[in-house]
Amino acid sequence: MNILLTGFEKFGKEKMNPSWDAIKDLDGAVINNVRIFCRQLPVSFKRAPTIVKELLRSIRPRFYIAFGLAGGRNTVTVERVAINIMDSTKPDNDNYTPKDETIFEDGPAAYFATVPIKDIIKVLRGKRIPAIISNSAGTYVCNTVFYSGLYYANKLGLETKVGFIHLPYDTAQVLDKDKPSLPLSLIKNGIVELINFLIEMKNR
Ligand code: PCA
Repeated sequence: MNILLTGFEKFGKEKMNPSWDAIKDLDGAVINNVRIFCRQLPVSFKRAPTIVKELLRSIRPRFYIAFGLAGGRNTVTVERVAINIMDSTKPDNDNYTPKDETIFEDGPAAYFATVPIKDIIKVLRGKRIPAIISNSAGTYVCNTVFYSGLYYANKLGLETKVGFIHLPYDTAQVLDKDKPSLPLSLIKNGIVELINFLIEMKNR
């Protein structure tokens, strides 16, 4: 069995993206015969979905959990829903700024996460990480990746369960700012616990 985790490269004015830093060391780990694949995605509306498709097709993961940064949010947020829209005021890293565009013409308006979001929240809180449900992953690249994961899992006929988790700033990013954050070390502990939970879940 395989598990796929993705994080993003940096974007905007930030010098790092905790969604990648939090997972990168886990790439190649094997836990109870389960192999963990960690990949970095570009902050690109056009390129990221194709990469997600290729990763799902080649890795055929039982679980795909994507991570992204939601700078300004206070807690870890586990996303409930992905919507078929790309709409932004900020350009992506390819300098593309979509307005009211659908991601896939033949896709539904929305998909729900196919991982058990409330159990994931329990697991994170068990590690003393503040975590809540979010009912919107926004309309920027994170939502596009979340939607693409669900769309392609479906299209490719895979059993992959897909989820998306937004992280607040890493404390190291905001040492001189009045902004909410969580330390990366804490987030990393939570992700290891989450992987253990997913493996357990599959064995049940
Ligand atoms: N966060 C952005 C895109 C990349 C990332 O880490 C978002 O929330 O859409």
